[in-house]
Parts: sequence; C-alpha cells; structure tokens
Amino acid sequence: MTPTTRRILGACPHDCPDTCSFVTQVVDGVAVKVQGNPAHPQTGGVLCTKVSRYTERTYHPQRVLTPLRRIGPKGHGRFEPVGWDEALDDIAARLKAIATRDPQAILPYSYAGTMGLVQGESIAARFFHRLGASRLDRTICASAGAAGLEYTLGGKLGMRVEFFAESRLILIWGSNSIGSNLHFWRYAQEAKRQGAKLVCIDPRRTETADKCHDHLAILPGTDAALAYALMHECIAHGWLDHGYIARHTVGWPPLRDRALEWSPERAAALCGIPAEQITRLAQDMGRCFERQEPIAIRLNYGMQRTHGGGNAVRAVACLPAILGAWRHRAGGLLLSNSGAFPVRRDALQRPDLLAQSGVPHPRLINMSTIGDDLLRPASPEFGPRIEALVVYNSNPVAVAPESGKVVAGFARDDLFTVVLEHFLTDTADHADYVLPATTQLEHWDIHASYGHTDVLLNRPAIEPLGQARPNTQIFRELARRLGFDNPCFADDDETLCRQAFPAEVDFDALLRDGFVSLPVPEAPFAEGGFPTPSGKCELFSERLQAMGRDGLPEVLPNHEAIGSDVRYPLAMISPPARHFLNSTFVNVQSLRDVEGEPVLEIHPHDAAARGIADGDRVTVFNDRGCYECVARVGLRARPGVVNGLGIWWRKLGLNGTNVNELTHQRLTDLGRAPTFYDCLVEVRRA
Ligand SMILES: Nc1nc2c(c(=O)[nH]1)N[C@H]1C(S)=C(S)[C@@H](COP(=O)(O)OP(=O)(O)OC[C@H]3O[C@@H](n4cnc5c(=O)[nH]c(N)nc54)[C@H](O)[C@@H]3O)O[C@H]1N2
Ligand SMILES: Nc1nc2c(c(=O)[nH]1)N[C@H]1C(S)=C(S)[C@@H](COP(=O)(O)OP(=O)(O)OC[C@H]3O[C@@H](n4cnc5c(=O)[nH]c(N)nc54)[C@H](O)[C@@H]3O)O[C@H]1N2
Ligand code: SF4
Ligand SMILES: [Mo]
Repeated sequence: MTPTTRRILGACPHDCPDTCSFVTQVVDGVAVKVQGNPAHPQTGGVLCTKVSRYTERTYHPQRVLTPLRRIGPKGHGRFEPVGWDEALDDIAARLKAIATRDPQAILPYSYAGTMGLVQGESIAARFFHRLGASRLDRTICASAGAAGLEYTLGGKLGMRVEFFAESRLILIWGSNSIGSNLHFWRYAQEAKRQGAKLVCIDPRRTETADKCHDHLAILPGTDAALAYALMHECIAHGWLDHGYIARHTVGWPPLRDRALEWSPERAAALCGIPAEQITRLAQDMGRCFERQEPIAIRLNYGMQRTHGGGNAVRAVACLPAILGAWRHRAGGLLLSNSGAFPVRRDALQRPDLLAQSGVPHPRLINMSTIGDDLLRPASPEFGPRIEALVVYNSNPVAVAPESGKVVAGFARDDLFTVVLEHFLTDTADHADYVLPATTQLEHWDIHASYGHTDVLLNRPAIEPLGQARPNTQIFRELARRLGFDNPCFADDDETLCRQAFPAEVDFDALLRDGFVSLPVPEAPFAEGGFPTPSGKCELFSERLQAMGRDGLPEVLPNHEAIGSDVRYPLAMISPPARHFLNSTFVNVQSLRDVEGEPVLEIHPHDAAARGIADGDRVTVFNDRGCYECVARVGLRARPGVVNGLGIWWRKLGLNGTNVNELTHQRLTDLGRAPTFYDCLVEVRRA
C-alpha cells in the first residue's frame, strides 16, 4: 500500500514573540516533519532550531503517556501508572473536600508552556472560577514592562515588526534577538543590508551584539539612566520634534528638567560604560533626526527583570515621542503588540462563574513569590494556607525564583499537587498525580502573538499519543465530577477556538490558511491617538502620581546593587540559553548536546582574580544557595557581571540545582514582577 501523506497547518505554541505558522507532514498517522509555513510572511518558511525538532519532543521516549500516581517521597519522581477514571475520581474527591472548607486553599499555577488561548486559560479558567479557587497573578515574565508601557503609551502596542526592515537606526535594547526573536532579526538584517546602523544595549555580549555596529554593555538595571542621558543629548542639540511633543505628549517640561540632570558622564558612571559610547549613540540618533530618517527601538523583556524594570521601560518609551519617531511606520518602539488582539477573554474564561462559587472575589496569589506563599501559614492577611496546587503549562520548581523555598514548598507533605505535563519535569517529580497532556501536534488551539499582528490557528495533526488528553478535556472531566453542570463546560475545543475572537477575525480563512492578519494601522501613533487617559504619550503620569509615585520615569537602584554587599561582588544575570525555551527542550537530547553543560560566563579579569580557568567547574553562591556549573571565561561577560545561562532542569544540571537557586523573590517597581537579573553572587572553583 502506498503511504498517505497529509500536511496540516499549525502554530508554534511556545512563549516566543515570533508565533510561527508551521506545517506538519504526517505519513500514515505519524508526524515526520515540522516546517515553517512559507505562505506566512512573518514565518517566511523558517523555524528556529528548537521547534524544527518538534517531532523529537513529541515522540520522546520519556513522554508521560498514562496518568501517574506518586509512590515515593515528593521530589523523587517515583510513580505508578493508574487509570484515568481512578485518577480523576480521587483528584475530584480531594479537591472537593478542600473546597468544602475553603476553595481559596486551592491554587491553579500556569503560565505560557503553551501560548494557546484554548489549552491555556479557557476550560481551566472556567473550572477555577466556578470553584472559587485563589486566582494566580501571572507576573513571571512581562508584567513590569507591560505596566511601563501602559503608563506611557497606554497599552501593549507598538511598531509593526516588518517595518524594522526600513529603519535607519535600530536600538536592540535588552534582547538577544538571534536567540529569542529570530524573525525580528531577519528584518533587522534587511535594514542592515540597506545601510541601517544597529546598536545593541545589553550587559552581555550576545550573538546579537556580535553582529551589531555598536554594543553598550551597561550594568544590569541601569537602562533608565541611559535613556535619560540620551534625552539629555537630544535636548542639548535640539534634536526634538517640538510639533509632536506639543500635540501628542503630556509632561514634557518636567521630563525635560529631569533629563537635564543626566549628563552622559553621570549616566556613564552609573551604567559602567564610557561616556563617549552614549554621546556617539546620541549623535547617531541626531543624524537620523536631522535627515528625517526613521529611528526604531526593539525592546525586549530582558531589560525589565530588575527592581527598576517598569520605570526603565517608561524612560525608554519616552524617546520615540520626543524625537517624533512615531511619525514613520519604520520608527518608534516595539516591546509587545499583544494589545492589538481583540481576544474575547471573558467568553473563554467566564469570570461570571465566580458568582456561582460562593467566593465572588478570591484572593490573588503572585506566581513570582510561590516559594514564600507555599510556606506561609494561614493568617488574616494571607487567608488560608495553600493546600492544593494544580499546575499546567509551567515548570515552577525550575523557573520560579529562589528555588530553595520553591522546592521546600512543593515538598510539603500536606500539599496535594496535580501536574498536567508532557514530561516528568522537576515540578512533576513533586506531584501526587501527573496527568499526561497532549502536545500542539495533538490538539486544537488558536493564538495571538506578542511580536506580530496575525492570529494563528493550530489544527491537530495526529491522534493523541498513548492516553494523553488535552488540558481542556482534563478540566472538563474534573468539572463533571465536581457537579459543575453549566453548559459552558461542554464546549469542545473547536468551539472554543471559534469563541476566542469576534466574528471579524475570519475563522474560515483561519481554517484555510492557518493565519489571518489583523487590520492594524501601519504607524500606530503617527497622529498621536495613544490609548492613555489623556490620549497622549504620558511622559509624566498623573495616574502614578495619584498613587503616591513619581510621575516621571524613575532611576531606581537594583535591590542588590553592585557594591552593596562585599561578600557578593558580582552581579549575575540569567538570560535564556539559545537552544532551550525557558525550561522547555532541556530534556531533548539533540538540543541539550548543543548547549552542553550549565554554563557561567565570566570575564577574564574576574576569572583570574579567582583562579578560575575556562572549563573549570565552579560554584556560584550567595546566602540563598549554591549553583554548580562550568565556567566559560571570555568576553561574552563584562567585568563585574556573570551570565548564568538558563533555565536548566535541576535534575539534569550538575548537582541537582539550577540558576534559580540564587535568585530572590523581591519584585519590580511596577507590575509585581520578579527581578531575576538583580542578583549578587560570588564564584569559586568547585
Ligand atoms: N531561544 C529562546 N528564545 C526565547 C526564550 C528562551 O528561553 N530561549 N524565552 C522566551 C521568553 S519567555 C521571553 S519572555 C522572550 C524574551 O526574552 P528575553 O528575556 O528578552 O530574552 P533575550 O532575548 O535573551 O533578551 C534578554 C537580554 O537582556 C539582557 N539583559 C539582562 N539584564 C539586562 C538589563 O538590565 N538591561 C539590558 N538592557 N539588558 C539586559 C540579557 O543579557 C539578554 O541578552 O524570549 C522568548 N524566546
Ligand atoms: N533565572 C531565570 N528564571 C526565569 C527566567 C529567566 O530569564 N531567568 N525567565 C522567566 C520567564 S520570562 C518565563 S516566561 C518563565 C517561564 O516559565 P514556564 O512558563 O514555566 O515555562 P517552561 O519552563 O517552558 O515550562 C512550560 C512547561 O509547560 C509544559 N507544557 C507545554 N505545553 C503544554 C500543554 O499543552 N499542556 C500542558 N499541561 N503542559 C504543557 C512544558 O512541557 C513545560 O514543562 O520562566 C522565568 N524564569
Ligand atoms: S520558538 Fe519562536 S522562532 Fe521558534 S518556531 Fe516557535 S515561534 Fe518560531
Ligand atoms: Mo517569558
């Protein structure tokens, strides 16, 4: 018999701004290849190395394919297979018993393991709303930057990524685009070929910095000072679009005065770079300004993971307005465009079901402080102790800050933990039940994006492997067992995909092409129209002032500023490793082989001072813990800053730890986000 070959259109589910459209080739029911969709302009037929190995992940011999029940101590990862009915009956009974006392003792924990709107928060959210469980404040990645944008531009909106190809000066600010935003990098390359100048602002000399014309290796958490010094130079030289400032901004006079306090010399001392680098960048901006050429900033989330991260985004977001860069479609700034998507969240998540739960306003638990919160006793301020956790689309034991506390929390014998997963991750190892979830090749989903402005549909390419079930199906069955009879719990996944967007987003086109483009303007703020309360770009924020904060962007020191603790003289950042996606793919052998071992990049001076040679095993430590890894001595690290590339599975690392052993749970100035890159350490040979 000749084999039947089918090609199914899907969407990359990962937490990546590129949201690629992909085509899965299926031969006799087996997915043999996943490739970029050539018809989708943003994908351009190319996937990153990680996802082009998607079949290796899907058919991985260690996929969890049956429900599992724990038979060893928590954290040891010893389980026995059990039937679905037995597992779900027991889970439902345990949750019901807790909910009868207080449903807020139950906490869902999820993030963007899949960015899909359906396998993310649809039936799951309905379930926890109807239950009256504690709500999760989903802050772990982007909420400081989101708040910074919200207070300045009015929302998560910005340039269309494709127009970076026409920019003349591109500031790549806190983003290793080659590693984490490959499809943006294609446009930056195009601009470079056309003669644009590329400048990278990043403490680490990344692969991206290597390919830019200039690299400002600032100290972590000093971005706001740099932004002010650039404003200082624009003011000093008159590179200001007075018409745009007058019509489309509020708060210019006080911002101007504040900026004049930040000479390049003053900022340079704080940022740890020569002042000439700042003046040269300002001159590049001035030259483009005078020639009316577009200046564009690609911000990414890497620069908002320190104490002042939210205000740093505010400061940077002022620059395009004072330069009038928004007038061009190839000018302005892009951090996220997710605000452009008319997602019908209420239809998907049904917060109205809270009314039936008996707990109309459940407490909010910050996912970034899960370590502390799992260890917190009941109290009037906190509410009940957390007695049950249901984890899906996330691996908190590896990714949440201050692992020591997170692990201690997950190891509590009186905590009932259910984990929906593809693999026995560090988190799943602590579960009472692990439930096998389907991957993107096996289920329906629909996707917005934070890097482009197209909606994507993902159709299942193959049948679920083993006994795996979509997240939605698992929560439907739990809902039935808890007696939740609202008809919304019966919506199937294709129906949920259709509910996610209003009718203007053409579902037939999605079924046919796999994507549709939103009708967004080419230059969103060319004529102002900022979605702030004033309708203008808010250089000064009355909303923040009303909350007792500084109305202007603040320059805030790190929680753990260099020099503040003589025992720990080095600042550590922990940006992504290129071949992992957060902690996803660490267990895919071919990708782990490329990354090799957990690495700490260290500058030759800092290494020599400690007798550390390239390739040595080292211990990185502070009061919170010790992390063992391999030193890579070289110029990727600047003096005084070490780079602990993330995020390894603890159990696949060198001594059962990863870099989050060292990070802490203090939060950002805005957005209640974690401050992973605001962390002091010392290093010694192991
Ligand atoms: N390959 C790969 N791609 C990814 C991910 C991954 O893990 N691997 N993660 C995905 C996720 S979840 C996200 S949120 C996105 C975005 O993820 P980001 O966190 O933006 O990741 P990067 O592109 O590595 O950019 C971060 C850069 O910021 C630098 N940096 C650290 N501290 C500072 C600072 O204080 N100031 C400045 N200016 N720079 C700083 C780091 O050295 C790093 O090069 O990427 C996504 N894409
Ligand atoms: N030190 C340090 N820590 C960091 C960061 C850093 O830069 N440095 N980055 C932070 C950032 S930006 C983020 S976004 C977080 C990311 O943290 P997480 O959102 O936890 O991301 P992942 O580590 O990729 O884990 C996602 C898990 O979801 C599972 N999954 C994927 N699809 C499905 C599905 O359909 N169903 C189910 N049930 N499971 C699924 C995957 O198998 C994977 O184990 O980490 C943060 N932690
Ligand atoms: S991880 Fe990013 S670049 Fe890679 S396939 Fe997915 S969306 Fe595209
Ligand atoms: Mo993220």
